Amino acid sequence: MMRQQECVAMLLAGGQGSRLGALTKKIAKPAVAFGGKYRIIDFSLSNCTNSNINTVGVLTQYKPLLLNSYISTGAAWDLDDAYGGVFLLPPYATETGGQWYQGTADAIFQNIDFIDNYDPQYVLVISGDHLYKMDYSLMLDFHKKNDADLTISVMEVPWEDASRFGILTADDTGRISKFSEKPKNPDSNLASMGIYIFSWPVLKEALLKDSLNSSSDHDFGKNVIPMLLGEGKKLYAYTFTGYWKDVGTIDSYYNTNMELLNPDSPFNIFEENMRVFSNSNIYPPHYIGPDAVVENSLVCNGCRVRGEIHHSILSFDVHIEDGARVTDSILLPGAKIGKNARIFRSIIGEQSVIGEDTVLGSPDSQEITVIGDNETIAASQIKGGVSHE
Ligand code: ADQ
Ligand code: ADP
Repeated sequence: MMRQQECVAMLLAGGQGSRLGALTKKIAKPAVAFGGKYRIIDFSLSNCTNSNINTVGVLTQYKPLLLNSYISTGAAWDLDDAYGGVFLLPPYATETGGQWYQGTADAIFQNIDFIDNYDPQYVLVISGDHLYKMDYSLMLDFHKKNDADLTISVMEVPWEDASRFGILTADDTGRISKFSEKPKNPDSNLASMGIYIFSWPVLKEALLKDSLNSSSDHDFGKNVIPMLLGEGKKLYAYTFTGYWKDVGTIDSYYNTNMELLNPDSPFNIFEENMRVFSNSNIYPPHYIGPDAVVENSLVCNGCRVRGEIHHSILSFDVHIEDGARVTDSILLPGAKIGKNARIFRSIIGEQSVIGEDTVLGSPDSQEITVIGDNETIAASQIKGGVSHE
C-alpha cells in the first residue's frame, strides 16, 4: 500500500567510481566497505532515517549485485516502513526498448512514475557515495521558508579544488544568481554538494523538457540546474557547515577512513545522536591472541589478531597471523594476512590473501599500496612503496 509522502528521496548509486581503481572493479562505489563496519551508502541511508524520510528510491546501474543484496529490505536502516521503504530502481526495459540511465537527471526521469506513486510535494536527490551526517529536514525547512523551486546544499571548498565541483554565487538571502558545473577558472569557491531538494512539480516539468533536448547530457549539474536558473526559477543555496566528503579517489578514501582514528575529528561514528546504521553480518566476537599488539585501531567482529596492528582499521573477519605487523592500513572484510608479513600504508581488498613474509608498502614511503578484492599475493613478495632497507 502506498501513502502520500511529503518528501521522497532519490539516491543516485549508479556511477562507476573509476577513480577508486581496484576497489570498484567488482562493486559499485556506494557498496565499498568503509570504517570497518560500514559500506559507503550507509551514511546517506542513515541520514534519511535520521531525517524522518522513509521512502527512498536507490538508482543503481554499475555492478549493482552486492549493493542489491546489501540493501535488501532496508530493515537495517529502519527503512522498511509498511507505507514507504527502500526501493532498488535499476534501469528497466520499456515498450520502446528501455535503456541505461544516461546522466543523473535521466535516472530520475526514468522513474517519474515511481515518484508520482507517492504524490510528494518535494523530492530530495542525494548521492550514495558521500560521507557526511546531515539532517535533511532542516534543509527542507529552509526550502519551504524561501518558497524555493530548488535548494542546493553548499559549502566552501579550498580554491584549488573548486574546479571539481558545481560552483555557484548566491546573495545574502541565499538566492543563487550563477551556477557553473566544474568551471575551469572558478570565480567562487562556494561548491554544490550534489544534494538537491526540488519542488516536485518544478522538477517533473524540467525533466520532461530536458528529455526532449537531444543535445543534453541529461545531467543535473550540466543541464537541469542551468536551465532552471535561465528560466528565472527560485534557486537557493543552503549552507552546510558539518563534515562532508565525496570519497572520489584512493587518497580521499584512505584519509577519510583514517580520520576515524583521530579522536578530535569532526567526523564521529561514536556519537549517539545521528547514528550510522549498517547491515552488518553476524560474526563471532573478535579474538585477540596472547602475543597480539593492538593499538589505536578499529577491530570488527569475526577478526582474529595474533600479530600486531598499529593505527589501522580491520573490517569483519580479518585474520592477522603470528608475527605479522600491520601499520597505517585498512583491511576490508575477509582479508587474511599471513605469518610475519609486513603491511604499511596499504588498503587490502575484500577476501584478499597476503602470503607469509610478504612486504606491502614501506614505512619510508607516503605511497598507498592498494590490493583489489579477491586477490592472492604469494609468500615472500615485496610490493608497493619504496623500500630503503
Ligand atoms: P559528480 O559527483 O562528478 O558531481 P556525477 O558523476 O554525475 O557527478 O555523480 C553524481 C552521483 O550520481 C554519484 O553518486 C554517482 O555515483 C551517481 N550517478 C552518476 N551517474 C548515474 C546514473 N546514470 N545513474 C545513477 N546514478 C548515477 C556532482 C554535481 C556537482 C557537485 C558534485 C558534488 O554534478 O555539481 O559539485 O556532485 O560531489
Ligand atoms: P568517477 O568520477 O570516479 O569515475 P563517479 O561515481 O562520480 O566516479 O561517476 C563516474 C561516472 O560514471 C559518471 O560520470 C557516471 O555518469 C558514469 N556512469 C554511470 N553509470 C555508469 C555505468 N553503468 N557504466 C559506466 N559508467 C557509468
